[in-house]
Amino acid sequence: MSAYRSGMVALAGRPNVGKSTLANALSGVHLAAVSPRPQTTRRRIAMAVHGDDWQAVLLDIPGFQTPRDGLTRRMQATVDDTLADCDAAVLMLNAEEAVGGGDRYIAERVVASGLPVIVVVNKCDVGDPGAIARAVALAAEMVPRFHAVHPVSALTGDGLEALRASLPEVLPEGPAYFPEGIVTDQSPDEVAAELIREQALVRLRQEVPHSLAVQVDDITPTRGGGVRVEAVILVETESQKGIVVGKGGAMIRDIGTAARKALAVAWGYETHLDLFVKVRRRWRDDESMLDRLGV
Ligand SMILES: Nc1nc2c(ncn2[C@@H]2O[C@H](COP(=O)(O)OP(=O)(O)OP(=O)(O)O)[C@@H](O)[C@H]2O)c(=O)[nH]1
Ligand SMILES: [Mg+2]
Repeated sequence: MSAYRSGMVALAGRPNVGKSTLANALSGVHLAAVSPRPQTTRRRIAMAVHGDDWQAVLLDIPGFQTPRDGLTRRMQATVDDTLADCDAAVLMLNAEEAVGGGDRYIAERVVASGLPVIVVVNKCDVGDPGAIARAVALAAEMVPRFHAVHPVSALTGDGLEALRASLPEVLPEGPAYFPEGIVTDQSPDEVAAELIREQALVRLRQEVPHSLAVQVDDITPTRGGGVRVEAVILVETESQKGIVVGKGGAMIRDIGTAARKALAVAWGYETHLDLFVKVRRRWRDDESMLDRLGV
């Protein structure tokens, strides 16, 4: 009988390559926010992939970036701390875009970490065969000792079975970190904040996504066996507040309805959501606010 294997696996890559989509797909629960806006992920989310005699704890983290305010400084620190303290790394490339300087920089950091590396070329459902082949060849050049390379589509699921099968190969012997049936380290407040923010991001454009945060004030059980979530969407200016509220409150209603549904799916019980919008100027540089938001 072989020993149980387990470990932490960092998902490293440029913003928007599909790290959170992959974490959701492999763990089987949609808990990490996914959106077309870069820098969707702001804090580390652990999501477990349970195998028969192994467990990989995927660490979904922000994309690598140059920090420009208090928020992005903390995000980049999360990336660095995670790489310094995990058992393996997945380097994600995007078949839809040419491999560039950003990818090379991340690859160097991942190689320097000395961790076993699995390279994932994502978005193969939209990348043409030439682009996929080029990404694979460049991966071999950037990470000469990679453990495996997997062309996948985190969106359609193509290639994910083979990727899943190679996860235990890079894990050391160790105990199960999460009991069967438990997938994440996120509290209900954190899950709610993440999924509400996701629904706001997929509907908003330009500077609003970067200026937006969600603070969950209360989650209380309801008589029917469900929960009521009370949350506030924070933005930085009155005009952003107007955009998030929308004409006659249409936008905030849409965000609320979609988030309530996503939370009911994630938790498996009925969810009510009371959602408000408030202006909180310059919260991205307010250290105590960042502490409160858990970034
Ligand atoms: N066509 C296609 N789109 C994908 C795939 N994977 C992710 N996407 C899309 O790419 C966008 C970014 O996905 P995310 O999972 O949020 O990317 P991320 O790497 O976590 O981004 P950050 O958190 O901002 O660093 C979303 O619009 C996804 O739907 C894929 O395999 N194929
Ligand atoms: Mg993400």
